[in-house]
Amino acid sequence: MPEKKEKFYLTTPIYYTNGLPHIGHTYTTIVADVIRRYKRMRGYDVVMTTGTDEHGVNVERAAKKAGVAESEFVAKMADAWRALWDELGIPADEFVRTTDLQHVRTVQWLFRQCKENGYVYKGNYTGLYCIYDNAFVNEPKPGNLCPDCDRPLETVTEENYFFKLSTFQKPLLDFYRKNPDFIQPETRKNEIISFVEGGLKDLSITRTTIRWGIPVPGEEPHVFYVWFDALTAYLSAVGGPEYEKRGYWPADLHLVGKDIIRFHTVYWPAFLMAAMLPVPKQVWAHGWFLMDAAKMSKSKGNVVLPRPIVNMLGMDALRYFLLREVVFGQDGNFSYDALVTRYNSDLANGLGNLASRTAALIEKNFAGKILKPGARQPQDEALAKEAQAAIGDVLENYDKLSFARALETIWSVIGAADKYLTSEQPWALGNSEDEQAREGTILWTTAELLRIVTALAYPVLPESAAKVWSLLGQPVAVGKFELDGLRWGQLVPATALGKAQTLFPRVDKTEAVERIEAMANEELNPTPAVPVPAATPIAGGAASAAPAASEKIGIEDFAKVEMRVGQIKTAERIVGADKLLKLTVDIGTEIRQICAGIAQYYEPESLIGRKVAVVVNLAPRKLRGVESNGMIVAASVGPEGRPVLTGFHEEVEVGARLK
Ligand code: ME8
Repeated sequence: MPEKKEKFYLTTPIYYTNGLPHIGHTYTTIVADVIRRYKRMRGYDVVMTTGTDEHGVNVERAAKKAGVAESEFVAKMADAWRALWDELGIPADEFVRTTDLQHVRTVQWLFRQCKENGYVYKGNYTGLYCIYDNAFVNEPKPGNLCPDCDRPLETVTEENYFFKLSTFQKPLLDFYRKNPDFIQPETRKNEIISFVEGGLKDLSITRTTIRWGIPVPGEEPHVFYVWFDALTAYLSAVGGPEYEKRGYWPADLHLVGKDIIRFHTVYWPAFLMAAMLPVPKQVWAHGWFLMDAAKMSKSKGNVVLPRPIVNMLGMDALRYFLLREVVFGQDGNFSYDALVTRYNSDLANGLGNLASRTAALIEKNFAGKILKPGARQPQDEALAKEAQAAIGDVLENYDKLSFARALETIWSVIGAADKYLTSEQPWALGNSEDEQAREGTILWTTAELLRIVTALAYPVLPESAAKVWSLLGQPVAVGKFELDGLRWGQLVPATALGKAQTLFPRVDKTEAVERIEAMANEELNPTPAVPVPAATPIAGGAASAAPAASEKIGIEDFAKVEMRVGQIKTAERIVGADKLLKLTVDIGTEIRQICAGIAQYYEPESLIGRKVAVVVNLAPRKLRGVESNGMIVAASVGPEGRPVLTGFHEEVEVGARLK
């Protein structure tokens, strides 16, 4: 435990605002939150920064498409990012926006320092440029075409400021040697060292062809180009030029995905060295969460969103799964099935069951009071020894960011306690004084073990750990408990149990996955709000109903929905999804695969050849992992919403449009 609270500063990447957070971004922010909570339990004064990277061509374009000013666009997006982190219980201590005045000042100041020290010069940058999108293109399509608009690119030269990255090859290699833990994990370190050994080119750090950026003072129309701007946000967040006053710089840890490690371990230390500023202590690059073995992207329709999972299973379940399933640093596949399986086995049947079993027995047989343990038997000693050993092991693994190992150890102790209860059978003991004393000892032992695993699990499972902690009647909030003082044997007898709260109700896997997927689909492709009938008062009755005209949609809105006559060619059930059928449907121009939630009402064979109405211009989505490209129209009948397919009583041509 540090004497005076030692400071610990950690960051997530400063995320782009041209999209909203998915599970990948959530992963990095969760990890940062786990470290923050853990370090606080070890006595550190911790600041965690996250934020939004708001400049550049992509934002210019997105704002234009949305028909709003860039500043308005990014303000809304930054609010949405911040609100989601708050909602998920992983709020930033410092939320930095690259449009903040403090950040603008810091970037301009850093640039001046680099320039005064002789590391910046003016030169010409030549590259392939799209005159329609007003942007340089790094990776053109074959034939030098713009990857966004397919138009031919032109070779354009513009005046830029360059940073003398080339002069930092030796200083960087020396720095890596002297600070062997700077780049983590080891494999990434080797990659970066060989990259730097291969030679470094000077870096263009300003642009004159981009409008939406931080101006280079006195050098308009120069604006700073992406990385010089974005990386500096870590410093702006804790004081910028006055960083010494707050005392959090240099950062102890930058957490990033492997995609951006080079910027953090080559450019960033070089910028700071050039400005004679302290360099961060460590950059940790984790791997990718993949969906169906591919990187997530909205256009592929394979994005996993955090909110539906949290709504269904709770935030702790998501945190536990992400940290337990994949070794930190490596890539991992995300699957809803694996998520729910782990939830049921490790959380509901594991920690949840141990807590409720122990509490129920103490409640029933000892009026909710933890008894004083009597003479200990070898099996009690063995369990105590295992839990005590786990403390050191778990702390060591948290320190190394080996979260999966830390959780594995905690859960093996939970497993041992389960076995202990099953073999000791406290519920079968009688009422004699000896037997009661034995039962008291067994339950004290289990409750003490529960206290230890709860304290250790808190950084990953803050909500549920707080519940178990108060169930055990502990006086200090679990997050404030000092882990350095955690020892077997501290559970005070006669402590009265607190109120039991549900931790992890078991869920039906198929149903849970279907519900998560339905919520995710709704979030990605929201159904337009159902118009409120004119006479319906708004909830609460105070507001008057909107005028009738605004409740109707215009023909142009209806025209956006393209419906065609389709003919079902094949139909089959989907394993593990008892409500869904996988269909192939001829829509005149092509054969589409479409999933329909009609399996409980239609036999697949009865559908072959049937003509139905199909919405053909819906964005593709995945249902239970199966791609669905369109929607079959059905009436929803009765209180249970039984689907009844539309039909045609006259001969209609496949592909005919419904108007
Ligand atoms: O790169 N799996 O922002 P960004 C795991 N603005 N992590 C993932 C992930 C996935 N599938 N997808 C994203 C930028 N991430 C710059 C950063 S920093 C000064 C500027 C996480 O919005 C991971 O941490 O593209 C990755 O590095 C980051 O999101 C990229 O976020």
